[in-house]
Amino acid sequence: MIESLSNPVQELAVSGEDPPEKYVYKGEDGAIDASFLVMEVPLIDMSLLTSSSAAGDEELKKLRSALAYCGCFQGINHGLTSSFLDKVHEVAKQFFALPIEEKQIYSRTVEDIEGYGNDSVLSEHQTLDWTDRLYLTVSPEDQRKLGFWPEKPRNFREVLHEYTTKLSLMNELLLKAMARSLNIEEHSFLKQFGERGTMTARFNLYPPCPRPDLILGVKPHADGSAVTFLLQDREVEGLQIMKDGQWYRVPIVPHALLINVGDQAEIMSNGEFKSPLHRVVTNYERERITLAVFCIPESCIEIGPVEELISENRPKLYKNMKNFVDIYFQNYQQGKRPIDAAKI
Ligand SMILES: O=C(O)CCC(=O)C(=O)O
Repeated sequence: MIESLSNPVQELAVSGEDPPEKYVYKGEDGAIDASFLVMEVPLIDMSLLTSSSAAGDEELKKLRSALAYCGCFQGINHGLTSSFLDKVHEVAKQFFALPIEEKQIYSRTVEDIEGYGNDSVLSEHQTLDWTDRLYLTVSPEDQRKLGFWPEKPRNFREVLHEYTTKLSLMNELLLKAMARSLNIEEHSFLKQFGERGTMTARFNLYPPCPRPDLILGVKPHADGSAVTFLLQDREVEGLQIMKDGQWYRVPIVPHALLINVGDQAEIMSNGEFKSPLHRVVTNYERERITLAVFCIPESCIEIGPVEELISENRPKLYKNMKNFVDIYFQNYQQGKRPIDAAKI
């Protein structure tokens, strides 16, 4: 089947019609339920991650155990003000509130994943996600396709630029802290990330869904990044993480950033850090808006488990490879977990 694009979910949601069958999730990984137990996602004070004090050492220990336990943490004291984070959320909300025709100026095409749109339809049997997205490459800056960057609201581009510039610094700080938490040289992960790693931003709109019991906002997946920064909706929960075969809800911590390990950091850490499987459930009454920013190592640099993390007791678990993102998409589209393709 030739790839095609589906209509905005936002339009389907207001039509009042029953959602088409192709949105009904048929996976076998458990019921869709928004009332699972809450995961105790550790809070990490990011201002302490650069400190050489006893409190800094303590925070590094917490970071290591959070990333080994559930692969994520709620980052607080990250240096972004609450009013600025509200502004980031506001520009996303204003963009999705534009009339469909105005958003479609930025529509993605079948050849490009960037722009406004949603799932590519690659097969008749594919289950579609109940979400509309705006997907943009933000860095390296010379890779930006500004034709997809909204000009409405007027401050959209400026706010996204400022937000991701700050996240880029946070990504560096975090990759160094992750290495230090494992007692290895602090540039071990950063070296593999490269100086021209990619940062992509995905704005997600989950319109209210008439059948939250049958339909997912996003199917289960782990991220192909090294690290992902998620700005959750301020009021509406939806994200769930799998741990030990069980789904857990991820709570909203106002103005925290939910930060998770992606497959590439799991590989570089030789499995010390876990890239969590996650999914998004929908809400019957309320829309939900989130912004995920993926930090992806430079595709031409080989990534692989850091030597010091390989030993007789802990053999090398993953192969070295370049351009993991390509491997990621090939496997994801076939419904396979991409990191399995990297296992030895
Ligand atoms: O919207 C969310 O809570 C998570 C989004 C997500 O998993 C993704 O964009 O890959």
